[in-house]
Amino acid sequence: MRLLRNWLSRLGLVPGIRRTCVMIGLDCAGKTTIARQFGQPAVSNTDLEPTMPTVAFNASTIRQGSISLTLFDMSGNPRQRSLWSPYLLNTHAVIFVVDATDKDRIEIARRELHLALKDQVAKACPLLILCNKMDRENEAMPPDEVAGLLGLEAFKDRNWYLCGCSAITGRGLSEGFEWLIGMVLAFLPCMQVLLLTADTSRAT
Ligand SMILES: Nc1nc2c(ncn2[C@@H]2O[C@H](COP(=O)(O)OP(=O)(O)O)[C@@H](O)[C@H]2O)c(=O)[nH]1
Ligand SMILES: [Mg+2]
Repeated sequence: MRLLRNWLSRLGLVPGIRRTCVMIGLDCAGKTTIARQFGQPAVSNTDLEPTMPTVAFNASTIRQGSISLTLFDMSGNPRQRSLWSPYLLNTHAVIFVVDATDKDRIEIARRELHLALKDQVAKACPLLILCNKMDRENEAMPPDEVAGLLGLEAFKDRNWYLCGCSAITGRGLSEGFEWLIGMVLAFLPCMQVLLLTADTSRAT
């Protein structure tokens, strides 16, 4: 398998797999906190540095085996939400973060989610919905209630997955991350998946 990979690499047929993921959601939903934790082992971290309001976006790269995922953590500020659409047109995956305790703005979250995805050309692009702040047990709405309030049943032709999480404790993030990476892999050509699998099994 290594010989085959080297041979294909020399022909320029197996570049490192680079994919992009755009993370959107209302301001204060927890996107930047999630970006810091995403792709890490699920460990409780209650000593996270406080976040600053995001201006435009932050970009970071997460590596998983031979996949390099560039994560765009977009600002959720109402005046900067118009920046989402050009990024959504050129991405391989979308994450929508919703604050499960923010009952007052869940309707705005629903509107922004549907508006953002309306224009998206890549209908096959996987959508991960992270129902965040589940550590605030007494205030957080359960994920299935959030799913209903966000109107996710309308996304019949879309590949979506919702999971509850807490960016503060890290709980639930690895479940969402694994689904996302699985979806990114599912959209790779078969030969690349074979080569990646061989790489990963050698690394472990
Ligand atoms: N309790 C709790 N607070 C959170 C969680 N995620 C983010 N926060 C807090 O919510 C506030 C906004 O977080 P931030 O990541 O900046 O939100 P963003 O505007 O969506 O990027 C900060 O005070 C975070 O500490 C969570 O899972 N649980
Ligand atoms: Mg932010």
